[in-house]
Amino acid sequence: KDHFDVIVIGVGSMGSAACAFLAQRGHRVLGLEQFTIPHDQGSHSGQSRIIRKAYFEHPDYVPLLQRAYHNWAQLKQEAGTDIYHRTGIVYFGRPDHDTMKGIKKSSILYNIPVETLPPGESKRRFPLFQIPSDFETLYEPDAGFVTPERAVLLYTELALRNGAVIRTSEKVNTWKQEADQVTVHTDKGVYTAGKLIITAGSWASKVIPTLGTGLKVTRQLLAWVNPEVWDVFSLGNFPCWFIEDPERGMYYGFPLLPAGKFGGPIGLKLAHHKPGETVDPDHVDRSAPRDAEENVRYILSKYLPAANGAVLSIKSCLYTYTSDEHFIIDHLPGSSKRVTIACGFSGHGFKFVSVVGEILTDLAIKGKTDLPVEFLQLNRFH
Ligand code: PYC
Repeated sequence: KDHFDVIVIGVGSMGSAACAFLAQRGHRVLGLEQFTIPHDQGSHSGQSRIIRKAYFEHPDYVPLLQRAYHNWAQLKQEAGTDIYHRTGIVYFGRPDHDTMKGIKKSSILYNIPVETLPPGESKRRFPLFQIPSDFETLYEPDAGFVTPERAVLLYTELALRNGAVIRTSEKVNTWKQEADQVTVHTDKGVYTAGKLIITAGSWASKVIPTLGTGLKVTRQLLAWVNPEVWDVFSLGNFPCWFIEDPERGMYYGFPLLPAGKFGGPIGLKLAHHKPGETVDPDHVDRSAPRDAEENVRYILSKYLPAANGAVLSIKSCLYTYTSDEHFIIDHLPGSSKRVTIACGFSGHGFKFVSVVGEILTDLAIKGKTDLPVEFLQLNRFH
């Protein structure tokens, strides 16, 4: 009874989607999660995550994003609940910055609508932003946010409805690969399976000691503030945004989400997207650092003064960086394709959850996928 077709270690973002795809395709799957589902110890807490297609990180992600949008729409159909909210995203930065150049490059290569707004038009359409005269404004209409905790819940529910076994508050101690199966030892039991998928998020290096490429885990700050006026910032009236600040790097934010519909925290969310403080995921100080308030004041007073109200909440979320900040999605070398791993999402992974679940299922069951993931393979590090 403790033998499965596939065991998934980590039922967070990527793992919950993998469990759902596997179970929907009729495989007997066991998902093992060390915390609850969802939880706020890793990388899927914080109410909202940006989704966009004109991908500045690398154009090779665009075909995966196109599939991710498709799969999010499918999840909506299956669950009857909105996951993707189309708000548009406005990007501000100096035109010669890699972020702005990368958006235009992906947009041209893949024909993704992105408008370049002259300064007058930018001011007229986005009057709440105070933008320096040497900045460019780009606007991508088919972008917005997805809701991470809700997505993890819905994928887990889908997995359970299709017969998956999900065990929470159960920590994996060790696993080993044998000639014809894998065996996983947890703090509560021993399980075997034909295949193993490891989606352990910030714990990936601990669960895969042979990974052989360093992953760095950082703590990132998310803040929710009380703007001077609410209506102008509310969902439907205000877009998602990115600002490439020449001094401190990238900041981003969202519209105000009604707490009744989206849950907490209350207020307008914004965050600083930069390599944060390096941490051990088992020992994270989640209190607000001393410079959090100053950082919020810096960005809001400079670019979004009407939002420069009291900080209502500060939360932390973990990023797991690879050395080139691109994901790892591959079979584990030496595992004869019995072990598939997905990790190192480097702070830009959540929007891909809906496609990564499908890819992991393909890789584990068929040994290959038609989706173009060669650029995310481990051999790029050698
Ligand atoms: O991938 O769009 C993104 C993102 C924004 C902030 C962190 N990641």
